[in-house]
Amino acid sequence: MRHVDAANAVPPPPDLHEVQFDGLPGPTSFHGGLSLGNIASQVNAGVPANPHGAARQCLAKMRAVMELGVVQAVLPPLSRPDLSALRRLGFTGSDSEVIAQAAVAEPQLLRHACSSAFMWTANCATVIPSRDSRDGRCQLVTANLAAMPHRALESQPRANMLRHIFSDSQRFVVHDPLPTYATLGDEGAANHHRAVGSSGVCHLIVHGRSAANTPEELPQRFAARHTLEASRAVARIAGAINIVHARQNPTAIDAGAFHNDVVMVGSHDRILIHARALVDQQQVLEQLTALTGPLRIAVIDEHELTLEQAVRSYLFNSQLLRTTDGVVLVAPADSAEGPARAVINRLQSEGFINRSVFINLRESMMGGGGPACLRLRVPLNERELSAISPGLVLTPDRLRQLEGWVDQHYRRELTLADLGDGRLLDEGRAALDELTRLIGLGSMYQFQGGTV
Ligand code: SUG
Repeated sequence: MRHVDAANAVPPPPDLHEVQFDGLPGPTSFHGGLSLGNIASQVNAGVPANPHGAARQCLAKMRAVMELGVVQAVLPPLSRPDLSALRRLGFTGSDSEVIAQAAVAEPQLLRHACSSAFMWTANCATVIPSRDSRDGRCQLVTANLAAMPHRALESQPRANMLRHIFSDSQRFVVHDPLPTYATLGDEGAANHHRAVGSSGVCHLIVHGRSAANTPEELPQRFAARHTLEASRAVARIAGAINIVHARQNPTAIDAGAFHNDVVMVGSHDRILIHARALVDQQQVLEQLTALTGPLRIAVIDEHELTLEQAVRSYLFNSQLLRTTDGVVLVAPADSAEGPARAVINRLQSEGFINRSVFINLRESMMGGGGPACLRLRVPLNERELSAISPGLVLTPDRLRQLEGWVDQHYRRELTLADLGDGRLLDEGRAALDELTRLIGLGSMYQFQGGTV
């Protein structure tokens, strides 16, 4: 492990609440093998899923984070199956006829329309806090997720959901996704990092490819999802200050790091990064510190943790949380042993973190999503925080209600064959209808007369 710069830098005082907006899998959470380049998704294709377990594991993580004193909020599931997508694809008749026809004629498209991948909210938008945006409002640029069809379906309903939640136009601007072109692939906050040092703030946006790359410069095994052209557009749209663009190391993408948050995590003045995460990594890190002042950066070398071990353990997909008791690493249970654990122990003994908490996220991990994938960070000041619906912010009581809600509405097993079962639509709608009441969101979903 190498530390770059300022091992003893003093962390700046907390400025904004870094609210953790976690996603929840919906009642149709399954393992579809839908994401090429995401090794866990591929390996677990067709394995029976446990939607109830998936949702409970996500709630358990939210509880652990809330108990650390961090503001924890929830982003509700999208409605699935996506009937309007199936109707756009030419299926007609009653809702159950549409599903039944799709199950026979286009089972893969039905999987896309049933996917619960929206749970990984680190992909839903790029967030530029009000204090770093030129117009002084918090900017949320919804990601188009153009690289994967099951994820691209999320983007417009997600923009509508974000508008419903961040509805105070004095304080928030929610931008529509970029056009859904492969050359404008945008994967949201999974490829965005906000660094805060003693003399400034900057935003690192990481892409996997650009139109200027030669074929030899691109990953050879898997396709890169996010483009430089998209990153530039997002930075322009959000009017963000101090942008640094960097390219993911193609070797990392070929090893299964389909998003940069599989090999890097940071919070404020701290960055934990694999040595093979970025192209020209040393220069990029120097550029960041030139804009922010000294940062505390832990670079993990290949001999300490190979890229393959990083992808298997998802160590870098931990959450790095600033709490009143110091910096806490919320890590996947998969990194509680072996070389990943040795790295964590070292980080702790060197004071990079104060302690670690391990969370079992088995169902999410089977789709390639660790703790950091499951949350969108939205830095908010007090006024902004009080402008969002209070029901979204978790309290012990609300968490207990959500646990009871999951126990009541989610199946314990779901196979690919079950997706043709028309009852899933009614079960999902009944669940979401109750959820909107429980967290006071009003009629948000289309089946309730809303826009999502
Ligand atoms: O886009 N998995 C998601 C995982 C997203 C992880 N997010 C971050 N790294 N921030 C994806 O590949 C799998 C779905 C399936 O196979 O059924 C999936 O979509």
